[in-house]
Amino acid sequence: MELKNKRVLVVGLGKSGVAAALFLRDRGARVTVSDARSAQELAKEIPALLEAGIAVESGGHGLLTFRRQDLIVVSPGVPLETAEVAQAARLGVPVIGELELASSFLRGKVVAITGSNGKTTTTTLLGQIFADAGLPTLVGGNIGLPVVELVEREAALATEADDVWSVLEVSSFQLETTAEFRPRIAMVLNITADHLDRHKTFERYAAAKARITARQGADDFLVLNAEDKATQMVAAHTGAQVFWFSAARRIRRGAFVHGESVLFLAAENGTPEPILPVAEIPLRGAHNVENVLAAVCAARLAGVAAESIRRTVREFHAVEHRLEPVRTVRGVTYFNDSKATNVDAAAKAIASFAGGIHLILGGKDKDSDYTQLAPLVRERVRVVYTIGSAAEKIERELAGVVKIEAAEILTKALALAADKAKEGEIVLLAPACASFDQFENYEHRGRVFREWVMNLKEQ
Ligand code: UMA
Repeated sequence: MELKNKRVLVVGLGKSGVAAALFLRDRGARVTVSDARSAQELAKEIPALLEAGIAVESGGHGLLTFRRQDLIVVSPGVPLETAEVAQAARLGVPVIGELELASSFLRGKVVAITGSNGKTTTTTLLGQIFADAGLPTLVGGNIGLPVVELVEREAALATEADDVWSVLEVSSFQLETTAEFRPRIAMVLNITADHLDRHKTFERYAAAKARITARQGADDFLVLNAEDKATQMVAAHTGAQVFWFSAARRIRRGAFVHGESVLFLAAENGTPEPILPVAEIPLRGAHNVENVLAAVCAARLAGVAAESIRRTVREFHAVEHRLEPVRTVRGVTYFNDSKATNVDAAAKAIASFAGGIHLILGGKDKDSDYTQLAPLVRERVRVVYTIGSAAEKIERELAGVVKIEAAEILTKALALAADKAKEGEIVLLAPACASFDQFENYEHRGRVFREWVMNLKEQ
């Protein structure tokens, strides 16, 4: 991608936008950034940008700013329907995201992992498997490190013998703005309702996810969940070699559970190769078996030896904010699953425990259907504590299913739960909602949970 002297507009000044703007500037582009937030709210970001010679538009997007560009790079959080973006696109200005921009500069191989849930765990695990196997590896993307930041690191890490592997977590928002993005290995873990406030329909959301394979060819691999209907459909849209994973049955080729073991089958008529006993997976929950299967499949496709995969999986611990056991106080164990930002993720968290759950639900609604939680909640949850702007909707949709306490804020929910929970029971933050109504992001919400629990007195 030639950027020298090109007029490029970056929309949104979060992590992704700031990194993209500086990256573009370093490559000789004439960069402007535009953000809906006021100059005051952007006081932390603006000085470094101005110093780098980047023009800043704050407090809203100007139509003219968008029109006179050669390229627009939108942040994942900026909908493509935003009037100024949509109009510039209509006038023929190319609109891409930071993933598309950065990946065109990556020279090594890319594994891209998407899915409604399990992305971060699978990305982290696969990155660790590669690194432990001695492959030069970088991890980034939606997980929190913009992909442009990997470009320079890649140059530093590359050796003559080995390509660098970039293991990228990619979201539907990032995939929506790709054009040529072509991962060597693409993975779709599952597709369940999420972000419907943004994508409007499930079909459009699934279509954004399917873009992960749009440019793949016969030398590439696509790894799909054989037990997930919407994910299966992605196979119809690929030019890549499809591999599957399943926790329920033997599949044509890929990774699966048979009896007590995880096996990998490289070819349809081949002999399955044992990777590790299921009992050695240290992560809680059936969904984590699927995450491990997905990582096993990709790692074998990348040539990592079974024994090496087994060693890494055995030692792997829960990623922060993903069903993370925080502490046991007075016989009650506190689990932080702040990353359970949609209904399906919350259901998976609840399903990971047999019962006695005190569940904290709520935050910013994403047009979700909480009635889907009813059967599991009825069976396993003792009390639901609601927080955030989605509270009323959740109370309405779960009325009569379970005892509900309106707590409004997280710390109050924790205090109520700590008071009610008996020895052997569990307090679980799996909110099924985004965090942006009361917190900066889900990490912030998880940290507030953890700090409160760490300060809880033993007596
Ligand atoms: N903004 C505008 N105009 C708009 C909308 C937003 O100017 O119309 C501005 C906001 O004022 C703000 C900036 O855009 O200043 C925020 O941009 P952003 O929401 O894209 O946030 P970033 O900090 O750049 O983080 C993004 C991803 N955020 C989202 O997808 C919402 C991060 O994923 C990602 O880690 C980061 O890039 C680096 O790649 C987070 C996320 O919530 C974890 N992802 C969703 C998820 O996992 O469910 C998809």
